[in-house]
Amino acid sequence: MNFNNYDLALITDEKQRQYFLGFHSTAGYVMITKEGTSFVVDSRYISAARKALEPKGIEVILGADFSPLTQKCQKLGVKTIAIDFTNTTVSGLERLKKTGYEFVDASSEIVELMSVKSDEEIACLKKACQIAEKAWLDVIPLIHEGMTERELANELEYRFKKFGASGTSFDTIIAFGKNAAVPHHETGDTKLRKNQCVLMDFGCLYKGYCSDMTRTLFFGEPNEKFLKAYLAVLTAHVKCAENIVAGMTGKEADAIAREHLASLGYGKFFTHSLGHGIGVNIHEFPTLSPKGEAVLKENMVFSNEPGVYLDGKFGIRIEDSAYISNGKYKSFMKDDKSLVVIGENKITRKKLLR
Ligand SMILES: [Mn+2]
Repeated sequence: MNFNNYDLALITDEKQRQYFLGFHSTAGYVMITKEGTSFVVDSRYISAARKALEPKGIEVILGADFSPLTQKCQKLGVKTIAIDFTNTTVSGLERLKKTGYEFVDASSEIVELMSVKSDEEIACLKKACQIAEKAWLDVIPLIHEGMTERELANELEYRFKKFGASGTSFDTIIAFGKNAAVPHHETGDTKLRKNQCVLMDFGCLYKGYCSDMTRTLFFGEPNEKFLKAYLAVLTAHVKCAENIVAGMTGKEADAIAREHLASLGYGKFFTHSLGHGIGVNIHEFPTLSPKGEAVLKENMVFSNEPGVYLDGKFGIRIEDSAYISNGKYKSFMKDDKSLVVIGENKITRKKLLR
């Protein structure tokens, strides 16, 4: 791995270190030069790092300050160090400047590089999605009247680890009824009542890689207004799945859902972007929004998450994590997104699409 434009790229961000090393630590930094990759880390991680990284040809150096960095620069005659300005704090930059070197921004190269996944990364992302989906299916029968949003989140998160994940990829969003009209509602103590929707937005981490999935279920008997809106969001989601291809910009992908929902009268109720890149970070490059100029490429991973939010009533979002495979959209999820209706004594799947 090297950045052709730079003599030395310095990676300090935790998620980016994980990406470049395939090794997780809460400390240390990575140096990428034309000679190869080096990881500087303190005594807490040194033996684990040596064991994991040296067989892959990554040099592991014991250190807790920037002296290994300055030594490397002197040895290689490096004058300028590339860093990610968007992930550097003011105090971090002050400390770096004391080394006496010049710093340039490599943030766009880094995010672009990270956006196209290797086959190993795709496998981890797929596994993270499979675990999340399995946990979701497993908790559906537990949904009952009087249960709180937090209780449902807890049931889901417990299963992530039970099924092999290391944790959540972001704070689980569970929203009942009108709470679901707030796209990023903060999961709380609201109790589930009859005839409310249940919006669940969740994901887990597998080997450092994130999954992201949203389903909106119905507890009780859905009315016409809800069914109509659900079908609109579902058809927007499916249209995106069928029409997103490599070579399209994020903006064009977003427009598929946006125009479809507008044609059905829900334009102003789709208040966020269609999707975002997913990797070691839950939100990364590229963005699928009206501002998304980046082109979708093979092995880019992103979410497809149209939504409709009716203030004071309900909210609906249907989200899969997906990627571009052989030029086409491919979902990591198996679920067909038919509406889950939780009734008195039975759970049914309402097929709204023919
Ligand atoms: Mn998402």
